[in-house]
Amino acid sequence: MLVFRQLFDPTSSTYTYLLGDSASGEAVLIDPVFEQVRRDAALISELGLKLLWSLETHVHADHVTGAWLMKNRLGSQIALAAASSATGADLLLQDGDRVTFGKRSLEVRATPGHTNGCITYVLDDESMAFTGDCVLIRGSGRTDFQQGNARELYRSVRSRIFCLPESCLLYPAHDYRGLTVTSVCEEKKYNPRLGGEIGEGDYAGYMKNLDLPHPKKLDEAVPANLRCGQPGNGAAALEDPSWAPLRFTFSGVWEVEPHWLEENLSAVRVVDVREPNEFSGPLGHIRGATLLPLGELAAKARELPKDKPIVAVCRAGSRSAHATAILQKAGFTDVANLPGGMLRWRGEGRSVEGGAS
Ligand SMILES: N[C@@H](CCC(=O)N[C@@H](CS)C(=O)NCC(=O)O)C(=O)O
Ligand SMILES: [Fe+2]
Repeated sequence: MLVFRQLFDPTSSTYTYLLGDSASGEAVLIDPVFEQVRRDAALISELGLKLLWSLETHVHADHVTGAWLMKNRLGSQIALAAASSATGADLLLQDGDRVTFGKRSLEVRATPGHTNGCITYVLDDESMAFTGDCVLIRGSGRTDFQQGNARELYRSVRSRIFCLPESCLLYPAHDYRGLTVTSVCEEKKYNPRLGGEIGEGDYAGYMKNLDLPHPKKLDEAVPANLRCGQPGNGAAALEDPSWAPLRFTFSGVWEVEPHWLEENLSAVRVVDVREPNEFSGPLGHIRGATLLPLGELAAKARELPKDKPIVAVCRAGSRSAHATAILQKAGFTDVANLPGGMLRWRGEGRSVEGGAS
């Protein structure tokens, strides 16, 4: 079975696509965004996948790729078009190449025009294609920088994308209105720049007069993406908290393992966000824990000293996950949740104060 996820970066309106083969667990990630690598790595781990490749559709002008950071964290390799002139890739792709993950694969089609190194990835059964900034939903990538060429883009679309099966779903690298997917059939009929009877000259005329402001991040993004997202001049690479071996979840919460907490109780402040009757009830509580019920946390958070990192605890780990968000909002940076809460803590036979034996 194919695992497929469409992920969104709201800052740059970029889509990142995760494709996996469930039998082997092998996966690829198309167009990761630097600032979202933590999130995407969490999803890959929670789905039990092994990331083989970060694949770029092109050298982006509006955001920095997460390819290098993913490689750094997960050991995945990086591939993009040879024509991109980028350095730091593990594989430079040519038209007709295939990228394999488990029993599935993506075919590489050169679709230049937005940039000269733009490629479209077509899934083995031609049910989906990832068009980057070549075809957008009822639009197209701009052609006014990075060796852009409107006539070339038109020919790419007509000869390499619109010839796919009508039902083939097209997934772009961006959408600025929140639209998520289109199809060959729809775009052939309704794309106002590229569809119907529109000719190459018509398209070139349209694009010449588009008059878009340059992407805000252009000057930072292009040089960084020509290095596959490796930070330049010793810039920090998205530092993780170092006070404990924390895990970040796809739901956006930092978690600390119960065994670490038990061994490091004196280094942190445990904040138990259950109700008083639960705190003194049969599950007991962790030694030294501060009782601060979730309903009072927002109002009383500032009374908590900031001298130690905080681990939030509740019965099963859900109220305390919310508590970490409340604490972060109140200005606490070193905060983590205890997953599974007191139920798991007791289930693992860890020591408590009070409670039934
Ligand atoms: N306002 C955006 C600009 C986005 C932009 O120019 N996007 C490029 C893709 S890299 C594009 O081709 N846009 C086509 C369009 O907006 O019609 C930013 O600052 O990042
Ligand atoms: Fe682009």
